[in-house]
Amino acid sequence: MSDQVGFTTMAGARATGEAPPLGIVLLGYAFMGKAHTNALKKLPYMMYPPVAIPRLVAIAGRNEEGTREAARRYGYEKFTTDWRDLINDPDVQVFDNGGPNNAHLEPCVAAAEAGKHVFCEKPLARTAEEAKTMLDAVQKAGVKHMVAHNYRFVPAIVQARRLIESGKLGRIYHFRAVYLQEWIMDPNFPMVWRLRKDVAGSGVLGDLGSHIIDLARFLVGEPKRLTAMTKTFITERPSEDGTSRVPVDVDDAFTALIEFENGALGTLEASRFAAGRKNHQVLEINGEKGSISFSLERLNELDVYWVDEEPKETRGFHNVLVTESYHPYWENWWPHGHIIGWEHTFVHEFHHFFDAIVNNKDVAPYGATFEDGYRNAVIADAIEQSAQSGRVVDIRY
Ligand code: SOE
Repeated sequence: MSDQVGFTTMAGARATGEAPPLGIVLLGYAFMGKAHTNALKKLPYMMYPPVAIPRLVAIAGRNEEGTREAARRYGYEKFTTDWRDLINDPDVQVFDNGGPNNAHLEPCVAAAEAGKHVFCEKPLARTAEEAKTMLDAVQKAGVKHMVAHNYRFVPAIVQARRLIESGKLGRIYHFRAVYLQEWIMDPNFPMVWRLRKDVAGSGVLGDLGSHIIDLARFLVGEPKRLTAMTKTFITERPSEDGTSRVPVDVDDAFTALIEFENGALGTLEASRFAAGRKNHQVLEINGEKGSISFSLERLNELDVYWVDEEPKETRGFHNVLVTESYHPYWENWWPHGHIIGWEHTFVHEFHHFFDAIVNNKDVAPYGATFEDGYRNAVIADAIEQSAQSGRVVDIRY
């Protein structure tokens, strides 16, 4: 199996003390293509010594000129407008899917069947059914698989997970998260792919909702049942070419009320109609022994409250700058207080994935696997089902 050959090659390289190369093919050169490539190029000298040396073998995109320019800009050895050209490339060990949601299923399944380890942007798929097909394919192929839920790799979020796992918060009562943006409030904003059900699968639910659904599962646990509402505020927009006006068939906002298996009660809200909110992801966990609060736009910080903190006269929420060398991932960066940003979460998640590949470790539980992507999709589908029926929906994987 190519997987064993891959490990043999890597083991050989490890024997010399050199990190093995990992040939990467990237599908997509837009926003996520840029974020992924930036991380791949930074990883070898910042996550040092690296577990692997990414080799930018090829980039694939729909537009020939755009893909050629991206290959030149980022330093990919080859480029193509057909990802199928690359699936069997012996120089490639990792297929990185940064394409739109309707381009996740087929390429990821083909890459797994070709023995490639598969990294795919969120949401994993447009529906739970598609996600399950992808999960079955990677499990059958025996390759490593990961969904790019990059917010699991914010040091403050990892620290929050460690505090919860350690029992520091005790029994969890509440999880509440919002993820708010404002970029499509203009009725004349066109029907880009994130607003088309046939391409994206859903609107804000899959785009921003998938992140807070994942963080709910990562920090608190599995949802048991939920009830939800969705809303489309602007029901018609200009087509992308501007020649017509077309109906909007995805959600602009949703709110969900969730009961978790462990008895916690949660609320999730995501909208792209929150004027003034740029990338406003805020979450709070309330436990019997204290609370933790996080805001993505201040991602180096955690606000914490401990019920039994002494002296009680000064008890209250206090702000922690999560930048000490003992904080997650900080041994790789700067002296405390020299803050990192959104882009560094991608460096951390690729490091995690490559470590799993080269040293045959599990991606779970700190990284999101295709199983997590599938469960995320089941929960998203349940939100849509509850919004349509008006009823509480049980979560069954
Ligand atoms: C747009 O809503 C977007 O780029 C999402 O697609 C990303 O997943 C999120 O991290 C930032 O906002």
